[in-house]
Amino acid sequence: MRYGYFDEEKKEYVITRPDTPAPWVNYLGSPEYGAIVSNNAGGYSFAKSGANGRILRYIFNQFDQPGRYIYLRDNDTKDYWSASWQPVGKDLSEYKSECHHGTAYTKMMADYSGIHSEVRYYVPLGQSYEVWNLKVTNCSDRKREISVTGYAEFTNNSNYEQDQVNLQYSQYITRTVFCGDRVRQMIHANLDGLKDGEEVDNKNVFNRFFGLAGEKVSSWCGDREKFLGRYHGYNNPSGVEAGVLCNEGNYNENSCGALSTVITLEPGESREMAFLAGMKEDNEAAEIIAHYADCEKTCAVELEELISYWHGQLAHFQIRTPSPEFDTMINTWNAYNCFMTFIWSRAASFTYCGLRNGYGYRDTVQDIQGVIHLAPQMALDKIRFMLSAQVDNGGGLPLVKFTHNPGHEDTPDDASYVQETGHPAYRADDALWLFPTVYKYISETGNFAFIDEVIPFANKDEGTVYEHLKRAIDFSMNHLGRHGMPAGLYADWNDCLRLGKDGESTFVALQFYYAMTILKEFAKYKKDEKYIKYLEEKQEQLGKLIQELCWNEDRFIRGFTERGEVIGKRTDPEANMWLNPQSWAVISGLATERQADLALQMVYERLNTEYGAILMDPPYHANAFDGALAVIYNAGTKENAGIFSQSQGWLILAEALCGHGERAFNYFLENAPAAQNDRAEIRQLEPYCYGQFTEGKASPNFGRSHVHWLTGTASTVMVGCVEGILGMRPDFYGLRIAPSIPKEWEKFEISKDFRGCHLHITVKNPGHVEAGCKKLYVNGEELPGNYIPQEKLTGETEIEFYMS
Ligand code: IFM
Repeated sequence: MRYGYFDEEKKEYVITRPDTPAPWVNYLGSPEYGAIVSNNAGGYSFAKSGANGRILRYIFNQFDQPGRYIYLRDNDTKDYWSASWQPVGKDLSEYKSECHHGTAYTKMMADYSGIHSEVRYYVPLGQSYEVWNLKVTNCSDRKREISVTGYAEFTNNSNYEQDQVNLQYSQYITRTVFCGDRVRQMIHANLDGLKDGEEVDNKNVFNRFFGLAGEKVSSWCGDREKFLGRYHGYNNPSGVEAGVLCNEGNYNENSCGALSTVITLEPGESREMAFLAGMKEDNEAAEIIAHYADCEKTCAVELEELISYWHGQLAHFQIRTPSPEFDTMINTWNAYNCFMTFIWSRAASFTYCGLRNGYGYRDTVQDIQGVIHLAPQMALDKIRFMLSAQVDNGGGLPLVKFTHNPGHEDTPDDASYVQETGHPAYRADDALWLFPTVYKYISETGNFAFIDEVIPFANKDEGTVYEHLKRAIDFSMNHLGRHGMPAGLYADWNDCLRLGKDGESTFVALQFYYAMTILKEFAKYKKDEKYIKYLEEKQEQLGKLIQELCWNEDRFIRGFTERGEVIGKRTDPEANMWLNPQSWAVISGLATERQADLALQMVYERLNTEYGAILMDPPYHANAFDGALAVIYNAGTKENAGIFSQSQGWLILAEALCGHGERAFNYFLENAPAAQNDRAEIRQLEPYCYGQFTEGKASPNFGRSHVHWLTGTASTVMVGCVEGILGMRPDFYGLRIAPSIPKEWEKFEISKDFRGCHLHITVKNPGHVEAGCKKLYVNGEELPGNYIPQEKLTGETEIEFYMS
């Protein structure tokens, strides 16, 4: 079943049925002011922090309420409805609506009883407040009087948890007053006698507002209970039913902002207005509202600015292939998803409440990879930040606090860090993600100066980027398990694998092997012969160890427990086949061709399903070893044999590196949101963003996906598709092109910005092969092989690539 479609030209997903199987949301704003809005207007907003800067309230896990509600009431008939289908929820045979989620804006259209409404929600570029721009049109043939009421539910406390659970405190610090065109909410208003800079218990008065521009306020309410009325809900607020609000604020209990205006519309006439909300001093709020006096013009300009900013970001890499699902994901939705994970990390969604007070090291370093080809400067700033969160012993801080202060941080070796973050120890993989990320950044940009840039370590000391990477190698070398492979420590990529300081992780060993290959490139650039030799020796030893210890006939095992037991061998009753060691054996370059073929074939046979490959099989139930935390999850769920979507990205890449274009693309399609647009009732998650996992075949809900938007899947699948399927493989000195595609693709095109040049690449495949290069022309000149040295690139470069 489908609930909407992709509008390629406008880069919008258009929801044509509002009764979606889950809230389907969009992100608005920036870290200064973030907002999430669902297709039924549910959602919340916050300044700077989802946990500590919460402005508009949302109740998690509770039917998508409250939200940015606009109620419309026909004052003759007294019938009322909302500009989004919910909360009033009129009968869908009479109420028609569309929700257009675009790049950082959401537009909702509704038609009911001859009235057409269109509301556009957005946060203006560079601003820290939100706009709900409403246009109401009378499509009937009689004059209509309509009461329009906007409703914003303020939190009483900016801290999300305090607002929800500490009611004996949070309900007694809040009050609202009316200021002509706005409801002003004051928190700690009793402290208004404090002088500038003075505080009591770190607290001072601060303000939020909900205002109306473009029309006159006819009645208002600042008290949630008075607006809703006892035993009423968001679907039938007393204030809306009555057609006039109570004109009272709150003093204690719960604030809200509700503003009504009454408009009369001749047949065919339209009126436009804007509701505005934010956390601002009252004089600033007044100025903001005044700015929207001509809201029609102001909002149109602002929306145009937003669209050109975001479409401009996406324009750096665009493709045209025979697959509409692939194109929409790579050109718009996966790319936009990558920006959202890059910006919001795991801090704000309908699943993440924002309470994790920092960036996960691996997550963030992985997220960066998804935007390197689109916004390398943005990527660079975050790479610097993450390098500054590397401890001087080379390990990554498992959680990098939002208040991160390079050079002065505690580490997992300090009790204070453990107490504050809840992370008791280093994880084996964190710093190893730096290798592909930093390498991709330099290869994309040719910014070699970055290798010598000096960046502080998290706790003390500083070093060049090259030195940081060397220390990451040292960290793994200094944390080896009983066989001499990297220890599993508190976790590897899989948070549910506690292998400890004596246990060993094949995944980390493969990452480490790959890290050495990458660092050799840096060492060659630095002409650091001694270090090249060191890496060669160590890599050879490690390679031998992995081959001797981890290859098990037709698969790589997952690792060793603290006691030396093998995890993931063929004969294990549970979890005898794991996905990640197979894909990473290929990505790392360690697997021989035979091993790669066998291991990937086993993945296909044992793990693949119609929704992607499961993480391992069979699920843990009765035979989990001590560190196999996955057993706490229901079988077929998350790390316990769920289809972990991020791992699909590595699988796509591995198949593509082997030249298996058919399979690579098949894995893409199986788990691609856009490819499941017709099966929305099964997937349930938005068909335009990735989720963390899909329930595996061991679950009765096989195919249902979860944890929308903020997942490493976005960046990893993007890399799998761009580097793998499309074969864009920059290195330090140029661009290698090595597509791996379905045989039936006859041709595809890529438009790519690269090192100050614009590349227009046409790949032709008349012989219908999956991979390979027959001929390569750059600006008409034939080059040998599939490699374009940087010096061949011109401002506008025409590239013709013949696969067959
Ligand atoms: O790798 C982790 C990630 O850091 C958080 N979510 C789960 C993944 C797999 O365990």
